[in-house]
Amino acid sequence: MWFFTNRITRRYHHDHKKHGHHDGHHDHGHDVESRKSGTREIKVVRRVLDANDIMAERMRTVFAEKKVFVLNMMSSPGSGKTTTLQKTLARIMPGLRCAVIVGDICTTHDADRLAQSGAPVIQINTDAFGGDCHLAAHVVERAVADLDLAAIDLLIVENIGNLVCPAEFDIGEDKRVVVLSVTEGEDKPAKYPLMFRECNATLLNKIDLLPYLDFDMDRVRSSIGDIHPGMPVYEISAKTEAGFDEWIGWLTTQVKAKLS
Ligand SMILES: Nc1nc2c(ncn2[C@@H]2O[C@H](COP(=O)(O)OP(=O)(O)OP(=O)(O)O)[C@@H](O)[C@H]2O)c(=O)[nH]1
Ligand SMILES: [Mg+2]
Repeated sequence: MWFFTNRITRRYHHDHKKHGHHDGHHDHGHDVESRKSGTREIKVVRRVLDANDIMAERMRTVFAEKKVFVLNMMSSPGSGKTTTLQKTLARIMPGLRCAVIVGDICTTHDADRLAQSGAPVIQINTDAFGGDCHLAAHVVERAVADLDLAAIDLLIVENIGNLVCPAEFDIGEDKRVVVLSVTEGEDKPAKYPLMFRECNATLLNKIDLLPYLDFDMDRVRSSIGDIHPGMPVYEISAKTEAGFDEWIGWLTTQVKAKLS
């Protein structure tokens, strides 16, 4: 499999100035700078998310000029993002010219798997920084600099496995998809609503395992409908490719709407 590694670019995210270090307290929404004034410490809080949004908009303009559709795929660790993407790429390439940016804290395992599709793959690792749990706009922007956007119709970003933080960061994408595997339990949308509010479609993955679980499909659908009325929900199995016609149909419709 090392044959494919020459197609993979590996990047380390390491930028202490732009992003606070993870120190147990989760504070990536603010850049906190402390100044001493006499005996008083004045905390100047600046919204990092504002800076992220400006950068994301800049990238969105570039993607529009270059006619590249960008999909941000998010989920908890292990829901099946990479497996779904492997099967998706096999179906839509070479009709659509694809590239992938994949974020993980450590390893190039996912990049190795996705590079088998023949698409250019960039692996971002955040471990040098203490393990950021999401991809921010400036990290994606630097990865995009290694891609030839003129040769890409669809750029897929597999975000770092996490059902919370990635939803907070705009990365200049056109659409967002959340993968929820049926092994995670039907209460997850209600417990992590931001992700489902922010996404444009939900993939309910691993339905091949339903016979072995007590997963309540009606309850999860009703819960997602309460959080994000009208959002499409596709029941799929990345193992058997059940439900893939509907999912691929939705994806290609979105991409073609931008490219036409
Ligand atoms: N039975 C079954 N297993 C699946 C399915 N999709 C993925 N898996 C398995 O679930 C495990 C995790 O899948 P991945 O595709 O690596 O998940 P991921 O979301 O990319 O994981 P991270 O990148 O680590 O967050 C692997 O062992 C897959 O083979 C599915 O539809 N059915
Ligand atoms: Mg993965």
